[in-house]
Amino acid sequence: MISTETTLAGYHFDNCFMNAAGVYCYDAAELNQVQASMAGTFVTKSATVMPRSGNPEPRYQPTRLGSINSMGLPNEGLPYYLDYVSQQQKAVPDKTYFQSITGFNIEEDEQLLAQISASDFKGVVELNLSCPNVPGKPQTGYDFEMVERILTRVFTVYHGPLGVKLPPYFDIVHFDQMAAILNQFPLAFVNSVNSIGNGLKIDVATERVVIKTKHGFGGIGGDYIKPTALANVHAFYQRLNPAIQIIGTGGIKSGQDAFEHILCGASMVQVGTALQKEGPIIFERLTRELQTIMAQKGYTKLSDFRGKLQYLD
Ligand code: ERO
Repeated sequence: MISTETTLAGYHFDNCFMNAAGVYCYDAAELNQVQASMAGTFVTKSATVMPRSGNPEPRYQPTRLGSINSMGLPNEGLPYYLDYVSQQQKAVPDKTYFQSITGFNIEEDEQLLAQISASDFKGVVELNLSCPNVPGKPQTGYDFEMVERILTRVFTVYHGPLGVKLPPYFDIVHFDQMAAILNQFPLAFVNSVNSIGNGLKIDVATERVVIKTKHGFGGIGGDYIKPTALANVHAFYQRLNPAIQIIGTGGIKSGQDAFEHILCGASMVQVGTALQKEGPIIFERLTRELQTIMAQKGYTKLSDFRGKLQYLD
């Protein structure tokens, strides 16, 4: 029997695969589809204090090697998602769900967490520190002092399981510095990576960009970002306190991609661009492919190979 079950933040999940925030999670209709699929759980779209319609269209384009998006945080507002999760908790009480949130400043983060504390939410919070697409708002994860300030406040006001979604880092010194900050806090997990911010896709026939906002600059996902995602997963796996687990996100479109993320140290894997392309049925294929690789290698559970990446020296 080959199992892809996993444990995160003390909760058990039948399958390590789930959606990445932003994909198939805008509303109940989309979340229901993930809930009905083979995914181990779902994460909601990052919720803000007030509902948002997001950036003008076009704002998502698939590309040959992945995707570019400048969604601009369209979401129904936190109360909508808390209501939805509350219904799911009642309907399927043995499952645990993820609520993604993002404030535009520390006060809003605190407000969002106060709303969660006041609700009957029993799951895991994913605090998004890495949205690349709101004009005039920098990616928080690149402001190291701000991350420390936010987490200091967050853990003063919130006591449930909480992790952070980070942008990709590209420098060893940044891995060291960010890990040193994260290690000061009782984080349940770190999710690496969000899309690589501010790429540009060009349509040669029309000589135009393909995304409306910010003159076409948008977050890049898919094949392009897998090596960066794997490096971030492994860099944090090497540096973080073992109590802080890793969620691997970026470029997962096959069982092999998931295997690589887990080998780098991921306890759970999220699927964005490929889920957008194939729909929640993808979780069947991904699970089957991962199980096939595990069978070939004689592994029966994720802990047989999680984090066991080999080096050449
Ligand atoms: O534009 C967005 O809504 C968005 N896109 C991403 O690629 N990552 C995000 O974190 C995000 C908004 C929170």
